Amino acid sequence: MPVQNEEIAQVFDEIADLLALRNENPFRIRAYQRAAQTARGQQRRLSDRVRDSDDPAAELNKLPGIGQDLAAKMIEIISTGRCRALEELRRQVPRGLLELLRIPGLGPKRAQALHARLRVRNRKELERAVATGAISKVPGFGPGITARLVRELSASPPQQRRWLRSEAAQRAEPLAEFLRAVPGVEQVVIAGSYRRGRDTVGDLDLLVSAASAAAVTRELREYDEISSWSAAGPSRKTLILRGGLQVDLRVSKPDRFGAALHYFTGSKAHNIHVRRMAQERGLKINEYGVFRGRKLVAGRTEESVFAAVELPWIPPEIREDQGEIELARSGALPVLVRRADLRGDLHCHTDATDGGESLETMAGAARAAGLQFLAITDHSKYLGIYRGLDVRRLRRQMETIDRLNEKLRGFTLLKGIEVDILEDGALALPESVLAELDLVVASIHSHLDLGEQKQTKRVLRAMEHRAFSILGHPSARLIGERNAMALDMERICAAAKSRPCYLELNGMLQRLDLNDVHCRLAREHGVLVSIASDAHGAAQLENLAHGVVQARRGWLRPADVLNTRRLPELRKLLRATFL
Ligand code: DGT
Ligand code: CA
Ligand code: CA
Ligand code: ZN
Repeated sequence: MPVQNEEIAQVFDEIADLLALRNENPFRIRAYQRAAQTARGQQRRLSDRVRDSDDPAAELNKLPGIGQDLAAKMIEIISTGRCRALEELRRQVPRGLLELLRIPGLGPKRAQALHARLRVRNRKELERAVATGAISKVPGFGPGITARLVRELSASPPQQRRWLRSEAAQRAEPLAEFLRAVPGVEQVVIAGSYRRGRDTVGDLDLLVSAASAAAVTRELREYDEISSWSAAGPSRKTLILRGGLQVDLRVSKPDRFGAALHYFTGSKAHNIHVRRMAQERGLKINEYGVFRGRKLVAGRTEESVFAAVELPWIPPEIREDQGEIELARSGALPVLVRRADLRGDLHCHTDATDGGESLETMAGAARAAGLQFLAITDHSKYLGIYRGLDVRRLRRQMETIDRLNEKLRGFTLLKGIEVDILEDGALALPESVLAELDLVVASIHSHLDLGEQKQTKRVLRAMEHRAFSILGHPSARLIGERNAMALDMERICAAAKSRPCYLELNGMLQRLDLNDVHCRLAREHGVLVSIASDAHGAAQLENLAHGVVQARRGWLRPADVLNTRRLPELRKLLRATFL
């Protein structure tokens, strides 16, 4: 398995934390943190770059903030899977101290002091030191910080699961609705990773704009989906909803709401960059506003916060400090795709196979959802697929679609299939019948663990078929259940561009596949993406909206998306895939 960029980033993050615990030079620490961010932000796998380069060190030197030493460490990690510098540091610092850094309020200095004075080496021992009062003997731990630690230790449970964005939405939107009805509440927004449209969220960050925090928290007692809560301050509460989802709730005064919204939307990396720009202008930005000295100069709206650092408003989905701030500064932010830009959907199922509804019902629902075309792509006959279509049944369905199209006005059904890619890259139906269709979505549903080389070869071979149009849910991941297959997306994008054919962004909530990074990769290669619902029933056409959120995180503009086209142009693009 090639080393992933995320693994490299984690090594550097850990080195930075360990150096901080040893009280090392802050510039050195910052250099590792930046290197981690750089590794994480690369679309292309660094291990591939190293593999393909004659002079890997020089190649890595081109990355921002990567000097000789960091380049050498990257190469070591990539070629050996290890980093001796990290291993050496780990020997010198007790393991549990890292865990302490994750507790808000505890920086490296305090963690060190706890260790030096009380031999506190982990969270458990900290809890004991707080409970016995021993902590008051450590310099720097006054009543304020101790009270904060008590709160933090009780508020954030150590086990951290992530939630599908949709699971979180189900629980949080009713709470937001409830709060909107509270007298005195002006606005309620779910900020954090949820607002940035990440496919999973760790917790929810709920922001309320109201003149009085007390009134809001009083009403909250009436909301019976809350299983526990702790006050983290007069305008801050941490709630655990039934089922275990954590909600950090903050009430902000209306004249600073924009600053709070910007701060708690994040990402952290984006915030840090914006804050640095403010400092360069003699301003201070935090969750309470934008200040010159002590004077509040902006913060009512998010726009006013951005304007303070001479930036236009940046859509939350791309606030990851992956170049969006630089583009905003030069007035070149991409105009991101919206749900309303989609004119049709190129992947859905009917009751001919494992869908829940008839052709007619799906057509009606698509039209009601504002679409002008819908491709019917039932499953091909294949092992494990319920009632998959064979040649005879597929031909019959094609005739039904032709007849239906004669009756439909202003709406068109396209004839398609979701055909299985077999283990060797062959397709599960003969080319003769596939060639009669308007489009062919080809997907992998079996043999997911072939390893990167074989899997990539399999997909590339499938793409060579005459009738191949779109690669369905490319990584086959199921979030929280099944990892993405090992695939060289760089090569697949390059092949898709030159063939040409297209990649799907499947909008099913457990899939959201392509992921955001690969959307951006596709865009950079000039490969069009089909944002698809994969609906197995009329209600699931809504998946298009979820797909759009992911597409926006991947910086896709309307022109980067296949199904923003009008039907005649779409037909041309589909014919272009036909070899
Ligand atoms: P999550 O919950 O893991 O899915 O991710 P987020 O992004 O929602 O992170 P969370 O809940 O820890 O914090 C919400 C936002 O608050 C985060 O996106 C940015 C802001 N924030 C939190 N901690 C810091 C910090 O130490 N510095 C800065 N500048 N911003 C922070
Ligand atoms: Ca969060
Ligand atoms: Ca949070
Ligand atoms: Zn499928």
